[in-house]
Amino acid sequence: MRSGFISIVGKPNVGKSSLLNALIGKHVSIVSDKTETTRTSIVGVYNDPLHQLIFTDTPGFDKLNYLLNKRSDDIANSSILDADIVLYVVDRKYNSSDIKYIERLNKKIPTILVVNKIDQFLNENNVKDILNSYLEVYEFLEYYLVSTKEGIGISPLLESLKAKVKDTILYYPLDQITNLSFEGVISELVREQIMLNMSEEIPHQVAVLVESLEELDYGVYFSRVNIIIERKAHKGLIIGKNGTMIKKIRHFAERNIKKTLESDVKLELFVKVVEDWRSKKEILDKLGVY
Ligand SMILES: Nc1nc2c(ncn2[C@@H]2O[C@H](COP(=O)(O)OP(=O)(O)O)[C@@H](O)[C@H]2O)c(=O)[nH]1
Ligand SMILES: [Mg+2]
Repeated sequence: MRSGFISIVGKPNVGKSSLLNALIGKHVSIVSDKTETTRTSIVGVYNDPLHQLIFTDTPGFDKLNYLLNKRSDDIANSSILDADIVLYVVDRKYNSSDIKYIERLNKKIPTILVVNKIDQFLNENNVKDILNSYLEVYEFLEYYLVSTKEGIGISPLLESLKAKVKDTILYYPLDQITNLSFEGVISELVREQIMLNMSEEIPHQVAVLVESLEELDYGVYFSRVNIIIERKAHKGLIIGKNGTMIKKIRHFAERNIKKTLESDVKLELFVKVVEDWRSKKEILDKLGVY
């Protein structure tokens, strides 16, 4: 048995959360086209009879204007230091906005370059350009070309990681695939649907907190969930005309929760207004953003 910790880092929106989900084969970390989706460190665990790989998906933040973002940025910095291996994910050619991310990489920790979204690149030259632009600026141990969307290049990367981890401890019980609690998975997957269905401004102002979780029957749960927003005006948008939007959010969240948790969770969603929650310690603590 060999195990180890692997940190997934990179700029916002390059596909870090998608990569985590693809590597472990389960949807635990939220994916969206909006930046700053991932707020805290999400752990996803890969197990096979001989290996345990513990991946951390880190938040990526450009603006540190809220206590929420400041705390998330600290999490991203410290997770590089804790790792045995770092995956640096990119989705386009190197440019000056990469500098501050590359500066945070640690030469003492083996770091692998992962070029994601290769399904989008038109030809091979394009991929080579991207690759070379990074290999010129940092000494990566290896590189991989992947598409998390098409599932390309994921298994060679996985095999390489398995060959590199050295610990002999089973850190997570085999049935635990994430550090998120049952409630944590529920709230993240509800938040993901809000991210996907709302325009840019609203999602960043939303927090999702599970108020109650009850097991009704074996593998069947009922959960009351609060969607916390900052402005009254947004309430109508989240609920939608005749409640159509909130129904859609509930439907798809329930479907994804079932896939990840292998349980039926019936959701009841409430929308509540709490002004300026992103600066309120109590709410951030409840959300697990320390
Ligand atoms: N075309 C394409 N899009 C991808 C791929 N991987 C991720 N994306 C998209 O890129 C966006 C950001 O992904 P996400 O995993 O949330 O990025 P993160 O902010 O780095 O965690 C989402 O809209 C994903 O659907 C890929 O391999 N190909
Ligand atoms: Mg993410």
